[in-house]
Amino acid sequence: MARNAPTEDKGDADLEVSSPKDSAAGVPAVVRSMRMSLDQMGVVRTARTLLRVNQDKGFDCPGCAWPDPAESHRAEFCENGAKAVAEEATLRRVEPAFFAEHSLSALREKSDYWLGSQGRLTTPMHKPAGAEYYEPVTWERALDIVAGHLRSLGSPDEAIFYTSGRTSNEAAFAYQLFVREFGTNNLPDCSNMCHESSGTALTETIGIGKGTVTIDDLTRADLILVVGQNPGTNHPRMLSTLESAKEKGARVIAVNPLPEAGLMTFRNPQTVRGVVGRGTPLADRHVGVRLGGDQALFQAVGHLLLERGCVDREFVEEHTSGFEAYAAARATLDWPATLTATGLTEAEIRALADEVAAADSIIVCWAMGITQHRHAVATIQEMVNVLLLGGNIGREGAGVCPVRGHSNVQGDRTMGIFERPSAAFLDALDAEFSIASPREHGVDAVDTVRALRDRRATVFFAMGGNFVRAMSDSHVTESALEAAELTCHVSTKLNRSHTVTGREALILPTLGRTERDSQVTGEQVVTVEDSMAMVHASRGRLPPASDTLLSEVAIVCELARRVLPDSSVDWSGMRGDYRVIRDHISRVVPGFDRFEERILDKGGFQLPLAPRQREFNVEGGRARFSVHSMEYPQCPPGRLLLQTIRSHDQYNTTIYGLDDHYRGITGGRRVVFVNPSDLTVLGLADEQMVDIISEWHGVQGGDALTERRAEEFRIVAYPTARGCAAAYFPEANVLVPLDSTARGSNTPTSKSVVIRLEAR
Ligand SMILES: Nc1nc2c(c(=O)[nH]1)N[C@H]1C(S)=C(S)[C@@H](COP(=O)(O)OP(=O)(O)OC[C@H]3O[C@@H](n4cnc5c(=O)[nH]c(N)nc54)[C@H](O)[C@@H]3O)O[C@H]1N2
Ligand SMILES: Nc1nc2c(c(=O)[nH]1)N[C@H]1C(S)=C(S)[C@@H](COP(=O)(O)OP(=O)(O)OC[C@H]3O[C@@H](n4cnc5c(=O)[nH]c(N)nc54)[C@H](O)[C@@H]3O)O[C@H]1N2
Ligand SMILES: [Mo]
Repeated sequence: MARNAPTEDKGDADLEVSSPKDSAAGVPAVVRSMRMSLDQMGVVRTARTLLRVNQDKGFDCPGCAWPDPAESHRAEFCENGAKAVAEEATLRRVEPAFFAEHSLSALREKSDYWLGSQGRLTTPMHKPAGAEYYEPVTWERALDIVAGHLRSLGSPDEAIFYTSGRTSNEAAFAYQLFVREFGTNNLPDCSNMCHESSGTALTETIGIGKGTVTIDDLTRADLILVVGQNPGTNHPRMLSTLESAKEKGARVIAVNPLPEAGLMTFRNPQTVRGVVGRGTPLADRHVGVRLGGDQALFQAVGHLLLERGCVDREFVEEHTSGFEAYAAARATLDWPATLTATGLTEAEIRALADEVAAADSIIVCWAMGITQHRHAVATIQEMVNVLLLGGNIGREGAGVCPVRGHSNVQGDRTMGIFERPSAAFLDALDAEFSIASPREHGVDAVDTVRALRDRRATVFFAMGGNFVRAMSDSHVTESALEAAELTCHVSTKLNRSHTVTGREALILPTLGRTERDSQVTGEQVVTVEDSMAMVHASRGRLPPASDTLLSEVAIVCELARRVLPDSSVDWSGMRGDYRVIRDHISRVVPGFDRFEERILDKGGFQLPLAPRQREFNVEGGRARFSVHSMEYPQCPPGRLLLQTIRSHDQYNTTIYGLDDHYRGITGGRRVVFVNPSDLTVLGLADEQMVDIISEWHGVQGGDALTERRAEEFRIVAYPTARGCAAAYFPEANVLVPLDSTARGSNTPTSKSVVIRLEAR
């Protein structure tokens, strides 16, 4: 089964395990990131880039989508932001000679870490049909090849256009316009594997698929619940915000099967206390819920609040619908089922409800621990129910806060990167450009694999990302991509998606955020939107990694000119001056009027978030209570529930190094974290080598059993919730079945895989 697997599949010789840390950041974080920066960029470049991250005239940090602090728009030190910058601004290069030396099958044996460490891509590369090597090509030839494939398709729906979340608003807008003028809505994106469940759940209940809070709200909240999120590693700057919130009296509760270091104690590298002192304990309470137990947990909290009459009657009556049905459904509580689902004690659940009842303003933050479950949409809607009970939407210091991943994933969606666009968006696009956008919905990430596998689509084009490693069911995804006629990647760095190709393949190297983008009218600025709907400018200052690179906007516009020779869109004008694109955006996308003028505002501007004014774009103008029956992942005896997570040394599929500092892992990634009591029951031991086998019975649960295997993992006894296990993605992605997805959002269930461990 494991055909041509990367070398990392052969086990980690240098793996060492020590006890998990109980605090995050501090001086070691600065040292770690400086080491990587100096190694990749040298002294001068390190100083020049790190001083420009998130500065007024600098570039937006490619690390994550957490906003900058409002008051001063000052740059904060962030270990993982610094690593993301070093990864892009590295001085290492992948030149054509590299591809002459390494055949495709040789590259397929390399680990993600090795591939990413080779440096920046410099030259367009082409793998002709039947060839074993990539060869350099001119941009003209490369774009002609893509255009030739696209123009020869029987239907535009036979092509699929993926986007990762680093693409600027300008590039994303031009890209989706090109794809729709070409004639398809096949615009899957990384969001499909990420916060799609949040978008779906929130649109149905509060009328907008985004968060409703600002940074200011976080520092004004009484209570902040951080549910299914590991900010110490993935959103380090959020820890400073939580620290400020705590200074102003907020209580913070972590709901997580793992006691993540960053949530326990934060040593702020910005402050003297963080550097020399003991740091700030962040979480006042850790609720060690079982994987997938959050829906039951929030149902129980809802029940306890109702029982005590903790309801904001005025808000509920004026601004919501469905309360009676919700109250009826939550009137009783099945305690035994609740305790099984959550793995918590009744006392722990009551204590959480006490905290919620005592708080006047509550914010719930969440990320992948919530969105990547079969019942993710229902879980998020139960959290919304609890917020609605207390009137915690459209009030200072209160609201929903889905914490986004990629730095512009939210902006890309706002710009129309979506396989299911609204009719209103398409109408506006059509009116602006005199085109006729297709109305039929396109494929998302999971359906992309199915469409390629079944040969309903034959061209796969990716604007960034690393689709074959990010997607579930790695072997199935790889075979699907290999069935394509053409795979084409616009990329900054080498990754496995370049090595698992269609019959013909292209790599189109592009500029990153940190780099100067010069077009005929001069240097260009791009814009991005963060997790709190703030839009601001980003200007790269470094000289490009190679003279040959084209910007993403340029690639889209040049491709569009070739594919759509009769287009009435001014592609050359847009390429030459991004203000032309922003001018179009200002008329097509709501909230962007006077766009050009407002990007000059210090810190940018916030897009309208109607729920902040208690206006809900849901039937009747009211926020909706939802009723769901209790659901949680079922795990037969002798099995564990596996979640796939990020280590501290990776950015999604980009592996910066082999350490997971806070969890005490160094020198390797093939580990599986298991609770010591479960090990005893299973007859296994810490440090033992095992294979992980996932067991899947289909969506209905009654289908024939299919198994997937990941070999040679070392067991690490770890304080995770009972019955649960954890391993790193992307290595563990072979275990996640393609058809195992969240209801309503079709997001792979990366946090809920039934496994057994087999001793080797
Ligand atoms: N340095 C760095 N930063 C990143 C990224 C990166 O890879 N590296 N990735 C970016 C992206 S795209 C994203 S989406 C975000 C991801 O940010 P996170 O969502 O923080 O990332 P994960 O590592 O998937 O962590 C999931 C967390 O949820 C918990 N969890 C898992 N299942 C459950 C559950 O059922 N219930 C509860 N309550 N908790 C659960 C896990 O124990 C873990 O703490 O980070 C972004 N920022
Ligand atoms: N099992 C499991 N699977 C998961 C997850 C999980 O938690 N568990 N998380 C999911 C989530 S939340 C996400 S968001 C996806 C991530 O899916 P993707 O966004 O597809 O993956 P990344 O690893 O972020 O993509 C990295 C590549 O992007 C390219 N790149 C970087 N910067 C730029 C740029 O500025 N422009 C261009 N054109 N290319 C650039 C580089 O070539 C790099 O190799 O993975 C998902 N997969
Ligand atoms: Mo993500």
